[in-house]
Parts: sequence; C-alpha cells; structure tokens
Amino acid sequence: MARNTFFCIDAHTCGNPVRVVAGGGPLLPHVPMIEKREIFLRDHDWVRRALMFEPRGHDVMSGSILYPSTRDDCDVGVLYIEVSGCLPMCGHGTIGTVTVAIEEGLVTPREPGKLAIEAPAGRVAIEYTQNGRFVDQVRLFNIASYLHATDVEIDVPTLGPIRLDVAYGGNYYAIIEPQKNWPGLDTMPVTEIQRLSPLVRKAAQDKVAPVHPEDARIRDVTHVQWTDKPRHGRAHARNAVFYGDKAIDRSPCGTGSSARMAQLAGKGKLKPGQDFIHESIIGTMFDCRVESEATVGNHRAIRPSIAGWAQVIGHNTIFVDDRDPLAHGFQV
Ligand code: PYC
Repeated sequence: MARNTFFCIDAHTCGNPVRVVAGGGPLLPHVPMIEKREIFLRDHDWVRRALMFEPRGHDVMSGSILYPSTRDDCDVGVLYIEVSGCLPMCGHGTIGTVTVAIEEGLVTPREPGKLAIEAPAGRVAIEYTQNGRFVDQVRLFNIASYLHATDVEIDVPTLGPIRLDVAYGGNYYAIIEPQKNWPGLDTMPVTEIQRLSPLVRKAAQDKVAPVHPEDARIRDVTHVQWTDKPRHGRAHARNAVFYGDKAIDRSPCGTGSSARMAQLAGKGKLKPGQDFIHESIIGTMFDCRVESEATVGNHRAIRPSIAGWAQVIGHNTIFVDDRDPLAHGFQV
C-alpha cells in the first residue's frame, strides 16, 4: 500500500486555477525543462492526472511543479501541468506560480521585483510589484511569438465554413475572428463553444499541423481562441480560449494573448510599443504589450509581454492512495 502526498498551494489568475506543487513532485534528472517535460510525460504522467482531473481537480484545472533551473540566467524551472497535458508555456500559470513562489517564499529573487523562469518553451523574464508580502501584479516577457498561417478554411458540421489563422504564443492557437458563421461570443452559449472547439482544433490541425521551426518537440494546434469585441471600455478585445476536452480559460490566457498579438502584428494591425488590453470571458483583464520585433526560424515575430494578478486561495495537502480506485483521476 502506498500513499503519495502532494503539498500544493492553490491560487487563481484572473479566475483561472493554478495549483502549484510545492512538495511531493517527482524527482527528475537535472536536464533542461523541455527534456524534463518529456521525461515527466513518459514516466510520471499519473501525477498530473491525479492532481488535475476529478475528484481532486476538475475540467479546467491547471498548475505547475517547480524544479531547479539548468540555466545560469534563470532562478527556477517551471513544469506546467494541465488537464490537456504539459504545456510548453502557460501565461496564467506563470502569473499564478510567480505570485505563489514570492508570497510563500519558494523562490528567492536575485533582484527585488525581478525573476527569470525556465519554461519548457524558453526563458521568460518576470517583473512583479509587491505591497508588503503580497504580489500586486506580475508581468511576463514571453518567448517570441509568430503568425504561422492565415486564412485557413475549414468546414465543421453545424458551424459551417469558417476562416481562421494559426499563431504561436507558447502554444499553437487556432484563432477565429467574427465572421458570418461566428458572429461573436454573445451569440453562442459556452456549452456550444465547448462542443465545437475540439472539432475546430482537429480541422485546423489536419490542415496546418504546425511544428516550431526551432524545436520540433513544440508542435500541433492545441488551443482554440474565439475572439470578439470587448465589453469593457478599457479593453481592446475579448476572447474565449478552449483547452483540454472541456475547459474555457477564465483569464484572457497568456499564451493565447501572445498568439493573438502575434496574429495582429503579423497582419500589420499592432506595432511594437503598442498596448493590447485583453478581456476574458468573465470580464477579467490582462495588460499586454508588443515589446519588440523578433524572429522565429524564418518567420517575423514579436516579443509580447503580459501583465495580470493572481490570488493565493489556500494550502492543499493532497493524498493519492493506492487503495483508491480513482487514485489517478477520471474524466466524464
Ligand atoms: O494562460 O497561457 C495561458 C493558458 C494556456 C492554457 C490555459 N491558460
């Protein structure tokens, strides 16, 4: 009989969950995070399933496990765990993880207000502001993001023909702007977005099958981003990002916002130095910016930054016990 104990600190970033595993995560070899991610998925994926799926998690659950970084220019390595797998990069997860790490003393920054994390997708610099022990805001300077494909035509039963773009912001996104068969977020119930998104994702993947030009381990359309006009006067746009089998991000999604800015920049609609305030499906906002131009392989790219807040909501000591027939989680 074995009982595994995970000491987790639960938080949310603008409404989306972040479960940070501060103790009990599997020991992994001291190799770059992109390699740790592969080893974890091969040998320890039950940990992700146990902590993300029901009965310990839910359809939208997301989190991270902290590891020492192998890079001299990073303070900590972050493995992102989620209902859909282990993401190369996660924006809301980074904002939540940094908030937890600073408030709970898991990481000591080399310089006050500044950190750098090693994500599987690359180095991400962080700036944060504090009020006493509490973190007010985290800004992450994301990896280079680019527009991969434009005007991809797909035809999904009951939705009909639509056009989408595919852009990378740490994950590959199918991005759908308002058009005849997608009049916008207020015209479709969330349950219908959840039903249609896996079909759109598969159709986009079948047509485009993106592979990162600098690392083939990062590939495939994994997320779908439905876009619309903002509701809030401060915001420039609104989205609903779909991931996993049923999840709609409650935050505006960090890698989704990066991909969206890369899409708009790639189409000449956003320039370096411009702000992009992004509103989520529940009305929370990220303050995003195109920081500079960049390249990814032969693609013109941008370096986006994303700022948001997170709230620690509790300590959670979780048991995963061999006697439990549902020890490794389930999905309905
Ligand atoms: O914030 O990058 C993000 C993210 C990815 C999936 C859910 N949130």
